Amino acid sequence: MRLSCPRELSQRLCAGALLLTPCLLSLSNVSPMEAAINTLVSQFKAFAGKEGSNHTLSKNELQSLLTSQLPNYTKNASDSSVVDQLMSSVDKNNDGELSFLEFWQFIGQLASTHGGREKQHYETSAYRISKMESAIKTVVGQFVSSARGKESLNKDNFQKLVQRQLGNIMADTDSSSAVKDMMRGLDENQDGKVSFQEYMTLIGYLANSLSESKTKTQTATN
Ligand SMILES: [Ca+2]
Ligand SMILES: [Ca+2]
Ligand SMILES: [Ca+2]
Repeated sequence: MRLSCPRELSQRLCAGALLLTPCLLSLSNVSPMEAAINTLVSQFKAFAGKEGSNHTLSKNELQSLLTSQLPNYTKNASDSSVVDQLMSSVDKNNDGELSFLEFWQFIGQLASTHGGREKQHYETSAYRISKMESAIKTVVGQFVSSARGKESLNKDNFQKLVQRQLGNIMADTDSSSAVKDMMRGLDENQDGKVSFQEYMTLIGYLANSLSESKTKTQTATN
C-alpha cells in the first residue's frame, strides 16, 4: 500500500473543508475508533521517546515496540537481522528512522495481510492481545463492519462511519457535502468508493495530525 505524502493529502482533505479538531479527543465521549487512534499515537510516542528523536523510531525502538506491542502480528522480532530487513523496507526516505506515517504504512500492510482471518482468530482464541493490537483490531473491524461484506465502502457507508466514529476528531462531519468532498479527496483510484487502503490513509492522516498537535501542546506547556 502507498501512503500519500501528508502535505499533499492534507491539501486534498482541506479542499473538502473538513477541519481537524484533534484536541477534542481529551473528552470522555470518544468513539471506539477515536480511542483506538489515540492509543496508536500514544503507543508510538511511548516507544519513539526512548532514544534520539521523540518523533521517530530508531531500529532499537522499533524492535522493542514489535516484541512488546505486536507479538501476535510479527514473528522473529527478537532476531535483529529480521528487524534490519523490516526497517529498510519500511524506511521510505532512508534516514534510518521511522516516522509515524512510515510506521503506519507498515501497520496497513500487516492489517491487510491478516484481514478477515484475524477477526475469527481473535474471537475464537483467548490469548492476550496488546493495547496496540487491540487498537488495530478496532480500526480494521470498523472498516469490515461498515463495508457489510463488500471490498470497499460506498458513499453511504463511508458517511455513516465518519459521522458515527470520527465526529470528535474532525469538524463538519454532520455536513454530508463536506464528507462527500473529503471522500473525493481520498478516492485515489476514483472508483467512487473508499477501499481499505484509502481508508487507512485517512486514519493515518488523522493519527499523524493528532500526534503533531500533541507534540505542539507538550512544547507549549514545557
Ligand atoms: Ca526515537
Ligand atoms: Ca524514515
Ligand atoms: Ca477508491
